[in-house]
Amino acid sequence: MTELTLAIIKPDAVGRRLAGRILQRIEDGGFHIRAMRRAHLSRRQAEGFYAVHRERPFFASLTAFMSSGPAIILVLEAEDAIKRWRALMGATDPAKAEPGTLRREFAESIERNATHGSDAPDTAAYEIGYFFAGVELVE
Ligand code: IDP
Ligand code: MG
Repeated sequence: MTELTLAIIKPDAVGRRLAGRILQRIEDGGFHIRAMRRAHLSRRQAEGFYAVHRERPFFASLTAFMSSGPAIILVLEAEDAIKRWRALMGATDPAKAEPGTLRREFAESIERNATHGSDAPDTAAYEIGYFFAGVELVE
């Protein structure tokens, strides 16, 4: 069974013109790009996306960063896409990410860490629905 996950090339990576290289790694990794949009999120849109983190100390800084410039938002499809995309991204903190992962290679810091990926089927469903209408994902 293939699975869908929500991926974001975050504003730090888009701003440093790393989107093309990250998209190449996505395709080389065997993911199908099922939907893709460039969007400069408002602060409130970023807050809605990261609502599960609203009590965390970094919430204000994270949502300011995520609304600081355009991002590229994607729906990826693959077998086991959620786990496999998180493996390709690497750990949240680039200092702890495995060599060869996107965050190890491209992240600037634990906050400005280049990419986002859903962490479970329920969060993937919420995150995909936050940005894309179901009709956009019908083949
Ligand atoms: P994840 O993106 O690897 O799933 P989460 O814990 O869900 O990591 O955190 C969401 C995002 O919040 C991270 O990708 C990163 O941008 C930011 N973040 C996480 N932990 C910290 C922190 O300790 N300081 C600053 N920003 C953080
Ligand atoms: Mg997360």
